[in-house]
Amino acid sequence: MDITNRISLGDRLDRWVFKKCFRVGWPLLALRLILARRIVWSPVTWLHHCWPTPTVTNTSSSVESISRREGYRLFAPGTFVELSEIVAACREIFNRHQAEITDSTRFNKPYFYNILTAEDLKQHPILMNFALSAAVIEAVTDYLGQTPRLHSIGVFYSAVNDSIDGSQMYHVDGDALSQIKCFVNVWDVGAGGGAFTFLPKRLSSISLRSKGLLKAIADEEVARLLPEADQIKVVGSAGSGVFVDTSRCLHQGSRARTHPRLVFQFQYVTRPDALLTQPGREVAGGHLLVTRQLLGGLSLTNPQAMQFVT
Ligand SMILES: O=C(O)CCC(=O)C(=O)O
Repeated sequence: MDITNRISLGDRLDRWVFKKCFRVGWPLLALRLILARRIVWSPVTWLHHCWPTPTVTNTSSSVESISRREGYRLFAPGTFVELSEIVAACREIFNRHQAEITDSTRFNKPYFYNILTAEDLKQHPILMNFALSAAVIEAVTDYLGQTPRLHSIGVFYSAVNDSIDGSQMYHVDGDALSQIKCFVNVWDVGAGGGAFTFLPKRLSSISLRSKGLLKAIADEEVARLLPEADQIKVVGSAGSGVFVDTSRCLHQGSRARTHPRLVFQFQYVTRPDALLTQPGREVAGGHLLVTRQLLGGLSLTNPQAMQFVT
């Protein structure tokens, strides 16, 4: 079947806008137009998500917020009770898949790829249960100001490499105008370990974000704004990590020069988001998409979990 037949009119319009705006160097305008188009197309759905229901908020008393000005919140291994179990689960997953990752070149991004499968999620429910826990959902909902959507999840391996390519270059993510990704270090991360590295939101100007979407920023330009030593590096022992708005904070990672890195990652996006549907385009080593079908096969502790997927 012709792929264009499976893409809705709205999505075709979004792809056209995306292509045209990126071609003329206005990527932020593309995201804004796509979001506006999606809001106009389904205003009731949008309004519904703008007012998170009381069950989504105020379910836990110990929520630490993600700063709206800075766009991130670092955490230590003891911050969430689930972290030690998550680290243990991801290490088991790595051991299970280790034999499959001897050749990194077969992955879309040889320096950063997902090894988590739906079957792994069944065996380690802690991963999805943490991503959908009250503490996480409250922090993300508070930051994004609406009921967010859990879009993807993965356990990402960064092999030792000497490249500076794709997401190893400073950039921002174009999935939405704002989003939250959570990274948990599964192994200790130190110098040469490819740490996730970023600038706070307040320093990521519109022009830098625009260049970041086009992946057109040299390290020197970033260093002029914030010297390398002051850039925020998610280093630390296993279980340390960050919640970060990767649409608003310039970032790079996986420059793993001497040590490989393993991180657990999940991603919440706004509704609507600016993601383009890509039927039939699954990439090797890409993240797992979180769908109702995927959640349906798991034993979840949050009875409201389905609110956070489409
Ligand atoms: O830590 C990394 O390799 C960077 C990942 C990244 O850019 C992203 O997930 O948006």
